Amino acid sequence: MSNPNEPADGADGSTEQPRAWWKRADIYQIYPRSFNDSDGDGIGDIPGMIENVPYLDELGVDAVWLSPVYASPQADNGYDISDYRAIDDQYGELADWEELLAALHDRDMRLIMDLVVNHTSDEHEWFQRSRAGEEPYDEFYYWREGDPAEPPNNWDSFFGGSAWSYDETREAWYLHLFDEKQPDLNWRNPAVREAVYEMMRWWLQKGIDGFRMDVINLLSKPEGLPDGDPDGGLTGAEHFMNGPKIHDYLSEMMAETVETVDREIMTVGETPGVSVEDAQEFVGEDGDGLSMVFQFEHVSVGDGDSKWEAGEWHLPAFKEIIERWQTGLAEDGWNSIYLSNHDQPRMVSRFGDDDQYRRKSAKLLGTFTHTLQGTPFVYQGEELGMTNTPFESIEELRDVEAINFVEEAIATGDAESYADVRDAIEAVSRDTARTPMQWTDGTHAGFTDGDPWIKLNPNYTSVNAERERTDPASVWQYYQDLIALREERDVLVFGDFELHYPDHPSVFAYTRTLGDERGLIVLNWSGESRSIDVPDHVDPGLELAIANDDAPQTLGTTLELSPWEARVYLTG
Ligand code: ISL
Repeated sequence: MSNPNEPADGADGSTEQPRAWWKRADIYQIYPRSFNDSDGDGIGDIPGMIENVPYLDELGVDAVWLSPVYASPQADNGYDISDYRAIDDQYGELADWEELLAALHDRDMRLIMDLVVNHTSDEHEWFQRSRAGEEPYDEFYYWREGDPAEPPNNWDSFFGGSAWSYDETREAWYLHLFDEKQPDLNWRNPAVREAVYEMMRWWLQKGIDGFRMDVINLLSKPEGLPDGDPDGGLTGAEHFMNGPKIHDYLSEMMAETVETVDREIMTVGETPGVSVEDAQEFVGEDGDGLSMVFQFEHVSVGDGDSKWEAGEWHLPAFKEIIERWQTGLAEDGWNSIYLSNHDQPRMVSRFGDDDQYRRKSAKLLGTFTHTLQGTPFVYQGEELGMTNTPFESIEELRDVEAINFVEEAIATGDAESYADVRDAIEAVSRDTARTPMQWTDGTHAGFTDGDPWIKLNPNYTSVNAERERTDPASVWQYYQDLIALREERDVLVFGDFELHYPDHPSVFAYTRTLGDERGLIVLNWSGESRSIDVPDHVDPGLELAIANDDAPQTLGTTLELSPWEARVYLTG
C-alpha cells in the first residue's frame, strides 16, 4: 500500500485530506485561567488572550486549542459546563470570544474549541430539570433508584471514590465518572445526542475550525451498567472505555456536525486507555472520521497502579511505545504528538532535567515533538521551558483531583500528613502545570495585577517570556526555529519513521524518509556525554538543520553528543 500521507505525484494536494491543514499545523493550547488576566481579578480571560495573539503569531503556531471558557461553576476548572452557549463571566462575553476568533483568523491562525459532552455540570439546566423528573430531561442522565446506602454498581470515579452520588431531590443515584458536580450524560438517549449535535453545529456556524473532544471514548456505557473487575486499575473502566456503541455515536456525531460544513474541520479525541488498534477505529480510513486522538501510553510510562505511584521510567520502553504509534498509524490514521498539557506535569520536569539542563533538555523535548510524524501540541509555557511548581501545603492546591487524593491518603492512613504525599503532588499533580504563564519578572510574573487564583512558580524571576524572547539562546527562540523548520520541510511532517538503536539506554535516534528527502534525528536523553555511530544506511552527507548545541554542519560517521544534545540532520 502506498503511504497516503505522501504527496501525490505532481499534485500539491494541499486541500485534500491526505495533506489536510491540521497535519502541517502546530497547535498551541491555552489554559484560560492561567494565560493572561486583563482585568485584575486574578483569573485569566479572553481579552488577555486577544492581547497575546501577536505573541502566538510570532512564535509561529497555526492554531489555538482553547480549554473550556463556557459558563461553569468551575468545580473542574471549566470541564463542568453549565451552559454550552455562553462564555463564563470571569472570562468575558461572547463578543470577546468573537473578537478572539477574528483576531486569530486575521493572522491565519485557527481556533479549536474544547467539547465536553461526556458530562455537564450539575448546574446545567438539563440536570436541574432531570433531577426534578421533568420530561424530556428525566432520561438525560444515568439515574438508578435503590438503597441510598448502596451505590448501583462498583465503578470508580477518576477523581477518587464511587462514580455514583445519591440525589435527595429525585431520590435516586446518578452516575459521574468525574466529580459529583459532573453528572454523565445518557448517550443512549437519542434526544441527548441531538441536543449535543445541535450545540456543536451552533459553534461550527460561528466559524470555529475544530473540536478537542474531552474523554470522548467514555461516552458509551453498556446496558445494565454491570459491575467492573475490582482488581483492575480504575474499576468499571473495561465497561465504559471504548464502550459498546462508541463508534456508532462518533460516526453519527461526525455526520451530523463536522461533515455538514464545507471546510476542513479538525477533531482530536481525548481517549484514555486506547491501543493503536483502538485508535484506528477512531481515526483510520474505515474509522469514525476523527482527525486524531490523544493517547496516553507514552505519558504513562513507568506508572504504577495509579498515576500517583509513578516509578522510574526507561528510555527503551518509551521508544517502544513511540515506535508502535509512529508505525501503527503511519499508513492509516494520524498521530497527535504531545508531552504535556493541563492534566500532565510540565514536560521538562517529567521527561527532561528541570535543574542543571533546563533549557537544553526543554529544547531536546521540543525537537522530539516537532520531528515525529503527527501534529505537535504545545502547552502554554512549554515554549519558555516552564517547570513543575512546588506546593508547600494542601491549602496551596486548587485541583479537585489533587485535593481528593491528599484527603483520601490521610483519611485511609496511607499518609500521616501532607508532607508524606508532597513528592507525588509535586511530581504529577495537575496543579503543578496549571500555575500562571510567566510573562515577566515583575509582580505576579505580569500575569495579573490582582491576587492570582493559584500560586505562581517562584522561578518566574528567571523563567519568563520577556527574558526568553530577547535571549538568542532561549527555549522560546529555539521553538520558533523548530516550528518554522517543520513548516518548511515536508519530510518532518509526512516522512516515514524508522527507529534506530531501540535498546540504547539514553540515545533516541530515528530517521524520517519521504521520497528522496531524508532526516536523521539524534537525541541524547541523558545528562552524560554519549557517542554513537551513524546508522549504516544513513547518508553521511546530510546537513545540520537545527541543534541545541554547537554541532558539525555535516553528519560524518560518528556522533559525539554532549549532555541532552539534540540534532536534526536533513537532506540539503
Ligand atoms: O488527568 C487525569 C489524571 O490525572 C486524567 O485521568 C484525566 O482526568 C482524563 O484524562 C480526562 O481529562 C479530561 O476530562 C476531565 C478533566 O478534568 C480534564 O481536565 C480533561 O482534560 C473531566 O472533564
